[in-house]
Amino acid sequence: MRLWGRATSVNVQKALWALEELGLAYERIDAGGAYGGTDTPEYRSMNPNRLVPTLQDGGLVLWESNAIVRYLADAYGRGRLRPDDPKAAAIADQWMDWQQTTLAGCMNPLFWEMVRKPPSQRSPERGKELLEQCCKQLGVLDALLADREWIAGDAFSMGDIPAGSMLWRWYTMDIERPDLPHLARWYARLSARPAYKAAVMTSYEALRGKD
Ligand SMILES: N[C@@H](CCC(=O)N[C@@H](CS)C(=O)NCC(=O)O)C(=O)O
Repeated sequence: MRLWGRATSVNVQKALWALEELGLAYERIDAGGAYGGTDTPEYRSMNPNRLVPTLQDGGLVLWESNAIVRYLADAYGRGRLRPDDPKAAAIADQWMDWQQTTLAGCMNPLFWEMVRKPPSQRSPERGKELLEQCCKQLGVLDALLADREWIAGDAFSMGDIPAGSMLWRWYTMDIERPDLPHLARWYARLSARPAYKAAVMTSYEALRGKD
């Protein structure tokens, strides 16, 4: 199996985390950001969006990080990453879509505002506005986690991967975080997983904007 994408990308990290959880053998090829390589005819023929990640498994070429996580769960992680119970799998799926459509909508711009932009280009007002949006959305997740250990219930699943991938940035960015106790406990559980440590809890200093 081959995965294209720089290890600092949160979307690449989702795929890496799933591969690590499942103990699968894979080769990661640096692409995107400073590595480039996404605008070649060869790469475009695999991923017409010119973005990372892209996964190749035999004859299958797949892009969209959450689709990659779902595929890995389905092909190699039934009863582990993909819950056997269709209802639990549907809940996992629901929160994966929520991450991509709702949480990423404020978390990615917040990361740009606080980390990726050079300090002289940052806007404290915009940062505050984005932080408020993230607090509101993470409050929704905090409420879910009040009576369960994992997103789909009592077992870790693919549903934890997309939103969980964003938490490392949330808890390490230089921002004022509200007290979200259930979210904090979930983050502590994630942080204890070797696959999360290896794939997600890594430096993003190379992305930091400088004047
Ligand atoms: N919806 C896509 C978004 C992919 C995406 O935006 N990837 C970013 C990195 S997180 C990218 O390729 N940026 C350009 C680059 O790194 O060169 C997914 O989830 O895979």
